[in-house]
Amino acid sequence: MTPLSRLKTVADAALESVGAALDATPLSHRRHRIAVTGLQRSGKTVFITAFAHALMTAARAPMTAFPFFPWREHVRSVELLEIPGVPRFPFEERLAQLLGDTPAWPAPTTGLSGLRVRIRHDDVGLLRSVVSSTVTTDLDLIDYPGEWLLDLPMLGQSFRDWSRQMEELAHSAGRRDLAAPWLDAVRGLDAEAPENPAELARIAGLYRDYLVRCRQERGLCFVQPGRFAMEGDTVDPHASFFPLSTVRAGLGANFGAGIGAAKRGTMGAALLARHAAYLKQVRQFYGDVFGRLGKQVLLVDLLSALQQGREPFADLGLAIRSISDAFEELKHPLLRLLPMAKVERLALVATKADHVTADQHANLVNLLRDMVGEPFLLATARQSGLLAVASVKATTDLKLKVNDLATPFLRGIPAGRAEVLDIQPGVIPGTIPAADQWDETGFNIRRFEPPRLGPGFADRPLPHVNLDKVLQFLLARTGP
Ligand SMILES: Nc1nc2c(ncn2[C@@H]2O[C@H](COP(=O)(O)OP(=O)(O)O)[C@@H](O)[C@H]2O)c(=O)[nH]1
Ligand SMILES: [Mg+2]
Repeated sequence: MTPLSRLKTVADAALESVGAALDATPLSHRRHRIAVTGLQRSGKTVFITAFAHALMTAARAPMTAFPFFPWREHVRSVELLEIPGVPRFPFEERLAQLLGDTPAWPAPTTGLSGLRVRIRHDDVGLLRSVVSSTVTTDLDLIDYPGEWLLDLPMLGQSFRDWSRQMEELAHSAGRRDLAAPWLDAVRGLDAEAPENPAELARIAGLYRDYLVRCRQERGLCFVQPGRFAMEGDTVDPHASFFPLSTVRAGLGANFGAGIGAAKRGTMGAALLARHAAYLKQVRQFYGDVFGRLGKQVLLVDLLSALQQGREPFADLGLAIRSISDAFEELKHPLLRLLPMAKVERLALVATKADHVTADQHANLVNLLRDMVGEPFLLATARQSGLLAVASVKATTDLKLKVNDLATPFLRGIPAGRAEVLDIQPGVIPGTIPAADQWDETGFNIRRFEPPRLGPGFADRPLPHVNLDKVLQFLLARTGP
């Protein structure tokens, strides 16, 4: 078995078993499958930890701790289970990190994982007055990397078209210097030479370094293949590939148009084969898993991108639009060929809303609206909604007098500091700033240390902004 087919088999088997697991719903249960996605560091792990904890504890806590909780007075018991066939989300460890003596933001998780919150409650159906039976509602929470969705557009492109687009992007001002090493290497590659796996692995390594550096050093997140730029995601060097444009001299115009367009046993043929194998994996994720996740939450960290400046912000826009395209099947005739159900609810969430004062939350939502785009929202109006959320609130709002005017401030411990400070994060634009406005906009958006909550919060929802509204939105009926 070649390393490539071995990798493929492992990945295929994992996705197949997840797909199969998601298929089984016993009739006696109500089951909501809630997938949480977003790019790295968008807040998925914190969201799932806080959300699951709230579901576990909301029934016993004061109403104000989690106002929307449909089963509040009817809960008999809540338990956490594994979703068979799906790696378990490490809930207990992550919660312990938040509630510890020296609280820490939970350590990152990678790949796909899930957690089943099983709520046994009285039947709160139409016949409230009738003595009711106990029913079971399962909320299956699934965490998967948004980077997987970044690859969707690749399904509709030939290797050649994709290569062209990637090389063009690599020549943009913010990326050119980072791309130089692999562009140099790829220029020296002869696509017709006999396949040399070591050389392919070397250039692929340079390409991956470039993608990772775009992410880590520049905050640029539109990188393809998305899986290649993920921390902790091990990519087999013998399965990885890189763009190879036909624009350069020496390559036949047909190269890259399809797998048959390169001579067998050549470097070119190997690249095409690896590209095709990768797309099969992408397609499998869509076919076996994505469509079965009926309710999805897409987390977007607009505020960090805003603080990083014009280019990272524009790049996040590219990434988010290519991700949201994944949800709009109509745009993708390809997807209609896949055996998938439908995403019935999509919550678009601007995360870390506690990084700005509460009076800016409406602007934050509008900024997200502008980024996702009105056409998408119109096309999915019945299913999609926008919210500003803090899964765990690390700051409190207060007003301080500035020049005799009561002015909104945040109180919290900025990241890396030990003392509480009052900070004025400023005004968030309600639309994407124009190119020439970036110089004037001075944001002061900071990251914060997690709040000191302590064991008192073990049995009540953590302080949050709008976390319960996400639940409300997901459970609301979509109509007839
Ligand atoms: N203040 C604040 N910070 C958050 C919140 N959610 C996430 N963060 C920050 O964002 C980082 C990344 O979050 P995480 O959930 O690990 O992102 P993931 O990579 O999408 O799973 C955390 O370590 C926190 O610093 C939130 O609700 N409030
Ligand atoms: Mg995570």
